[in-house]
Amino acid sequence: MVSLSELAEIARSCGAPLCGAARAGGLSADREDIERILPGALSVVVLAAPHSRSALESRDVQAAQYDTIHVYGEAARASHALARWLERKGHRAVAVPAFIPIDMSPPKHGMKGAVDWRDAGAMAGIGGYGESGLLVTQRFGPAVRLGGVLTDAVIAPGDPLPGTPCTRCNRCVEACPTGALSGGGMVDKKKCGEMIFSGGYRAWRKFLLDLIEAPPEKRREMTASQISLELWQNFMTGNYYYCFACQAACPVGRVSRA
Ligand code: B12
Repeated sequence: MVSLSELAEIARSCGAPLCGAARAGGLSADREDIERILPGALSVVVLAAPHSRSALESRDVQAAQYDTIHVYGEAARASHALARWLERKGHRAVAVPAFIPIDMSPPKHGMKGAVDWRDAGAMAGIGGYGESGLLVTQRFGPAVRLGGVLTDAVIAPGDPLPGTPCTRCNRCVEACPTGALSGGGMVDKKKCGEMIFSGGYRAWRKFLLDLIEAPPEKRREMTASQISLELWQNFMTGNYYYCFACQAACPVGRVSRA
């Protein structure tokens, strides 16, 4: 049996101060996905790396984007460090992507992770579901990026929290600029995606189609258009999120200003 406290210490030292474990068999994920990643997986270790609340709340979206790149880096470092440590102890362990790469083939089309990290986090008891549909942690609210590891090690699973840290204040629902949230964890993924992915895959596809269909004399100008430059920047940085409103609006875990 591997001790969670040793794993938690490694995760903490890599920038992910919340760490828990759950039984891999209890995940809502397709068993096939789990078996393809790690046949015989018994446990999932889930960790959370916190955002800077100031960056998330900034009116400059690039400040939140830059913070997101950093936080995903910490979640990745922590999960790879855990996987390497478990392997050194003689177990098999795989760090599972926090968001991308993700299965883009139908029917998932990039909308379902191999491990749904909110589900894993709720099972492990590092947080509970909020009105926003996000995992809300006591210490950092929903302002975290989740990630983790599948392993064949036996790790004592945590228990789901008796209640959620979400206070049901509804500020996330009110803050959503597209009206994608209706409370109770209900998310209109299309409405949300249109906003957060305004420089993502769909924008890239539209740009390509517009380019193909444009008269030849327009094409050169289009390659220097704002959306072309924005997409290039997103490819370079790996960030393609343009909205953080539901994470930023949550009062849970926000350090009060003296
Ligand atoms: C696809 C995806 C999206 C899609 C679809 C979201 C969705 N709801 O599935 C879109 C593009 C809309 C999206 C948006 C955002 N995302 Co996103 N997204 C993902 C991704 C890659 C996969 C999600 C997945 O597998 N869904 C599977 C299906 C089954 O989920 P579902 O249909 O929502 O069903 C679940 C919920 O209904 C949930 N549930 C919700 N409320 C409640 C309440 C109760 C009581 C219960 C029991 C269950 C429950 O239970 C179901 C099963 O788990 C994950 C990374 C990952 N691998 O987990 C990140 C992830 C969920 N996203 C994240 C974030 C931060 C965002 C955004 C803020 C954008 C941004 N700036 O980054 C918004 C937030 C929108 C919102 N309020 O939910 C974080 C969430 C962190 C957290 N604290 O929870 C994740 C975990 C990425 C990460 N590694 O940190 N995202």
